[in-house]
Amino acid sequence: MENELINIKNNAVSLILDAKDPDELEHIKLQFLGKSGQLTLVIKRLPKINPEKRREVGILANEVKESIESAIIEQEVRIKNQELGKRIKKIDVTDPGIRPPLGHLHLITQAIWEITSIFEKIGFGRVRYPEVEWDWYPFGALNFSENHPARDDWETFFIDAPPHPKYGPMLLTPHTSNGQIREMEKGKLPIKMLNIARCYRRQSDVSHTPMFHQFEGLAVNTSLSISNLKGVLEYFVKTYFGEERKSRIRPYHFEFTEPSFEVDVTCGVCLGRGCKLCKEGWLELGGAGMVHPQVLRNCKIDPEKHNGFAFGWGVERVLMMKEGIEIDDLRLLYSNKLEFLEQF
Ligand code: FA5
Repeated sequence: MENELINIKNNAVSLILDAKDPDELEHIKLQFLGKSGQLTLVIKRLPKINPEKRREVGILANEVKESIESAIIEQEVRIKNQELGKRIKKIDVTDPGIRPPLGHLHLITQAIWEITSIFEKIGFGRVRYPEVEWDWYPFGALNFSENHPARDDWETFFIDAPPHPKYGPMLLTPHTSNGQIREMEKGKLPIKMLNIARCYRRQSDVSHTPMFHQFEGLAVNTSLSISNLKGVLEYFVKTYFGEERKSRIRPYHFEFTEPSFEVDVTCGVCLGRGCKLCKEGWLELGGAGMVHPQVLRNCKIDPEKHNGFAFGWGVERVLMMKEGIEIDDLRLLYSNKLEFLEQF
């Protein structure tokens, strides 16, 4: 009987190792361990054998059963792994890699870099001043009256902080003209600066965002004139928008410049002839003017000896006016919508 058991075990294990799928394994299991399986039939005969040998044979029969059972389990795992291996594509280390998508600088950053380099070529150095300011810098020193509507908190964001004893309440800069005061109060003359910064106003519609950017030019020297200002404007317009575009200045009013102007540029669509976009051929660009003598005095500069000109325009606005770029809603620039940003 021992030999019979050893033969059963050898046969079963060899069949199990050759099994190719779970069905075949199940079939082998029944063939040896089922109700009328080969091993089961031998075990059923155990009570009939000599009691002295019965215990020994019984132990062997159990060992054979355990060996067959564990061989089946191991083969099951092997079959499963083989199946899995077939499904997983082998890694070919010589395959070319997958390129990650490439981003680019934000449209506004590109514009800021371009504007900076245009002005640097004619000697205007880029500066940066605080965007969280005391009232004196964007308002007081620039001649804004105490009750000017721009100071109203419908226009300006005020910071909930104790006011400065000399410079007044804390606020977010609503324009870059605070840079004029910051630059002039340093007392280093002559000045040729370009301040580009974020500005904040309580405005939000298709052509206004609560946060936007301005670039502010300031030149202070001994004998500057409106012609110098006009020359700088014309140079910028031709370099940034294109040779075919023209600029003009119109009388306007700002507290901190005298005389003050609004600067217009010929429309990029009709080149000044007049169309649906511009109506009369001109698009408004931003403000400019000769620095007010009182503003010079506020910065301890003698207006009898020095004068200056300044201009301040919206980066978003000049970008929109550049030929070929049409943005229906300015707020899209800051919406983080990739479909929009990827176009540029
Ligand atoms: C000023 O802010 C003056 N500081 C400009 C100036 C500087 C005049 C130096 C004279 C000398 P104004 O409020 O018009 O002016 O704003 C200038 C430009 O900023 C506007 O023409 C517009 O292009 C842009 N701007 C203003 N508010 C917003 C806004 N909410 N969203 C986007 N752009 C804006």
